[in-house]
Amino acid sequence: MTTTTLITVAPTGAESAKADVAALPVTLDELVATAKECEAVGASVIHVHIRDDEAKPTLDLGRLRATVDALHHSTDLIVQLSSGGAVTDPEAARLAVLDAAPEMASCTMGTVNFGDDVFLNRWEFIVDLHNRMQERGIVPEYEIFDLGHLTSLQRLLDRYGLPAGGHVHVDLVMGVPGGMPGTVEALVACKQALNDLPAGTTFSATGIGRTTLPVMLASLSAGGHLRVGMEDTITYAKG
Ligand code: KMH
Ligand code: ZN
Repeated sequence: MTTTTLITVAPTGAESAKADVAALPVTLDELVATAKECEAVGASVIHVHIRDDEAKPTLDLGRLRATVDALHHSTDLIVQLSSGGAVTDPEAARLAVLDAAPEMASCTMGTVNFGDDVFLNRWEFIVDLHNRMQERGIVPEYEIFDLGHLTSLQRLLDRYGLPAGGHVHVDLVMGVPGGMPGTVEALVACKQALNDLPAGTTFSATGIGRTTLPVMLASLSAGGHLRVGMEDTITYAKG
């Protein structure tokens, strides 16, 4: 069991519209204000998706650099940029996120159905992302949407070595329509699969929507860490 809990906040995501979720931080000012509030109540990592002037998801490099700078200037949070972006983002733009020089970036370990869409993560793309992060000293958070993604991670590390810093951390993203369910049973299955990864591998978990609270409690019970925020949770239940 761990003695401290790492809390990652994912405040924005790429899926919700500002028109539907008034509190969603979409401008740089809103993001920085949210980051400061979350840091004050215990977050230590921020998983960042940014929006353009129309509040649409973007991977614009200038904006990403300005975001990293602003978060560094105003908080002590570890900045983890999303390399997942939106399901429509091309691979080249997702790789270019690393040019904004964050301390961390996400690295999703496989393709998954994503509601009516497909979140595409080809093996060659994953290898490229992992290797570029390794070269640049950017620490990955391996995002796991399904049990088999952990097997792919094992293969990745066996073939291409440990990430920058040598420590492996995964985030279980549970309850996405098309991915693994947000249940205690699925979390336990993932925890068991972690035994095949390097000793000391840590995990956090987040459950989408109505799976938020069961996943949160299951993760804490199993010695895991947490990801919270409006990327994954707009409501806990209808109403
Ligand atoms: N927006 C999802 C398609 C990540 O940030 O790396 C992908 C995602 C994962 O959120
Ligand atoms: Zn994300």
